[in-house]
Amino acid sequence: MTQRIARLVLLVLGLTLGLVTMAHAEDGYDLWLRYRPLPVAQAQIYAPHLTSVVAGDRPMLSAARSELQRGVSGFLGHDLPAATSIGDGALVIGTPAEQPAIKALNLPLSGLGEEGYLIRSVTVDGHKVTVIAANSDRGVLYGAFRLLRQIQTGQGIDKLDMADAPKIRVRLLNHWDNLDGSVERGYAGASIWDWWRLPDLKDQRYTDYARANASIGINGTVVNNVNAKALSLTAPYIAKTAALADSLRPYGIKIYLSARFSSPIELGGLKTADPLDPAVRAWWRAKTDEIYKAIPDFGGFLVKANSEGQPGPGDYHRSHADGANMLAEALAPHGGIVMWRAFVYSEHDASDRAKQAYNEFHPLDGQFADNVLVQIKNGPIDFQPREPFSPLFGAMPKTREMMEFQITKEYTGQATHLVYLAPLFEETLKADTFVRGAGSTVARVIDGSLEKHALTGMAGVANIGANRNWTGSDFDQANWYAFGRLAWNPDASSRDIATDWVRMTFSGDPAFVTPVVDMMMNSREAMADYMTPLGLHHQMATGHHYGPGPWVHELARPEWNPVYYNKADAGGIGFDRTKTGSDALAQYNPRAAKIWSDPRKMDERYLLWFHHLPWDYRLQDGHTLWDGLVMRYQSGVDQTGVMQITWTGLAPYVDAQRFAAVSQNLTIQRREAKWWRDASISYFQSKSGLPLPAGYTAPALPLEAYEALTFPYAPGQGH
Ligand code: GCV
Repeated sequence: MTQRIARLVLLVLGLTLGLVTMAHAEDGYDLWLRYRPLPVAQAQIYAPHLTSVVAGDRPMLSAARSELQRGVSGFLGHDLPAATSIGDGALVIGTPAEQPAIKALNLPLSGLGEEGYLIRSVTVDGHKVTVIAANSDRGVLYGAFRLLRQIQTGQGIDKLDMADAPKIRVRLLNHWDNLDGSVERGYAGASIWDWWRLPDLKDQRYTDYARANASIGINGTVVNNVNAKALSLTAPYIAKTAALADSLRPYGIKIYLSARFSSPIELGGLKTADPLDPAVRAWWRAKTDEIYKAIPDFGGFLVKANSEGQPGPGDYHRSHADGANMLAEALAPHGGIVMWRAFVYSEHDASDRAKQAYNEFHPLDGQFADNVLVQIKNGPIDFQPREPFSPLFGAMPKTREMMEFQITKEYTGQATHLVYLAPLFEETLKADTFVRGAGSTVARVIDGSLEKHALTGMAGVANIGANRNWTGSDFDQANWYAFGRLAWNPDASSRDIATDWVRMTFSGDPAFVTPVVDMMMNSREAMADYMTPLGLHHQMATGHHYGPGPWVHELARPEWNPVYYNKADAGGIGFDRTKTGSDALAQYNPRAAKIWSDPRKMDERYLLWFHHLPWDYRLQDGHTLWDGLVMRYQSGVDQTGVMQITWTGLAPYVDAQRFAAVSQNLTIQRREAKWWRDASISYFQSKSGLPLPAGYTAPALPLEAYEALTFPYAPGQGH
């Protein structure tokens, strides 16, 4: 009887708790660091291993300790007391240098470098404890987040023995945030940096930003737009940046700045910014010294030069290496680095835009100083739904090449489309450059293992803004998360990362996790199909890049026009980048080029990137190119319907607020996918003159109606 009553009470309690949990609206602010109460049975398993924390009090160790305390109080509903002596179930965290108990254990830390960690269940003086050990405080912090992830993803912590270290040294966000608070290509509201109130502002949001980044191993941030203003290098703005650096430092996040190349003229009153001019060099040295005085651990400069109207060394007939090395010289005494972007193309260069960055940078191999990284976008054009890897990867063996991915979805659905980008990142990282034989993947180029470079890096253009949920939509948080995980380990799997993220962000119930992960994994392919199937690219509308514009042909620079890329006419469609066309293929190692050279054998998802083909060309499945194109647009649209159905069925697992927010976005995505299909098919049909394959619905409106659409206030255009 008593047992039955107890069971009943438990049931009622459980139900009430369950209902409370379901009803508890979540606005997404907590990201993947939600630390929600665990069910009683699970809590009972973890609790004996989480009784106290023994930690030093240096800033990063305190950050690690307080994160563990926050986690435990969330999971278990009680405090994790800080202790000085070790008891059963203690978490003992630190480095051998400052934590005697860890020194005594003589753990194998030597292979973990400066940022790796080791987590082990051990016995100390007869007490069963968990040790998080590292060679540096930052490593300890990463280990603390790793232990929390173990609990968040429902895995055991009683017999731990794991060690990990990042494969890439510089793991950065690039904010394209302007000093006026707008964000270029930002879809999550205004900039989180309140330059106006800085340096006095101490915003909890900055601490939470740093926590989120540290939890995924990001160790630096470039806070201002690469289309930079010299103003950010003036004394008042250096003071503001220093205040931000103070907020981020306890979480191991270093500050970097985008530097405007012409600053010596604009701020220093010099007549030139020629990188070989002694006065210019002296100006940069003095400016750099001034920054380091305010920010002793300043990371360095990111530079966009001679690109889309930005000033650069080319203005003085100097090379990119001359420009980069001048800044490198100023930064070297302080241990700082230069990230020099390879995103260059010119309207004065009549060659295929996809070839221009290679043409300009490849001859400079061996000329860049040791503290320069050349930052290369994943593909040769500009963050498209699908691009082959940039031919620069692996082509400059004496140069430190770093990756630039775009986390914000400028061309891939902006904040409203559910598109998980990690499969796109993974596709690039796993691609084989063949430069040193099979297995010379892009990942091995940028992690330095291929050419034995120690200075390595990966940057992601941030999708973060002042919106309460940080990224403008709940699912875009996954792209920030996945970027960090891949920067830590470029060999990680996008599916595994999605699985962790879903468990931490929503629910660990397999009935939820499996369909959501599948939906995320399919989403990029769906988007590529409804926007730019079969390797089409840069078909987005002008300026804001929101929606389709395959007909656009009147823009000042030829390579800004979608028609430049689709080359659709009565004869066919696609960009011939073989020998008979621009021969961009020749920029790749012959073995890599071979993969894309024969349209009949290649992965057709890249087809029209490399080949111009007649409308009646037979695809590998036997359909004509025209029919196959229409079918792929439709299949992308159909996938958005499947996503809606999947999500609708998952309502019981998600709080109402986030469920509704995602549902609304899926409705927008479906409508816009249809718009993409209809507008694109209308335009291409005006060229092919062919009927739609049987059973495929005609576009809802005539072509002119799509061409007439304007969106003056589309977000992300910056100032
Ligand atoms: C920051 C694309 C974007 C620009 C961006 C540029 C770049 O062209 O549309 O907004 O400018 O890339 O990466 O520099």
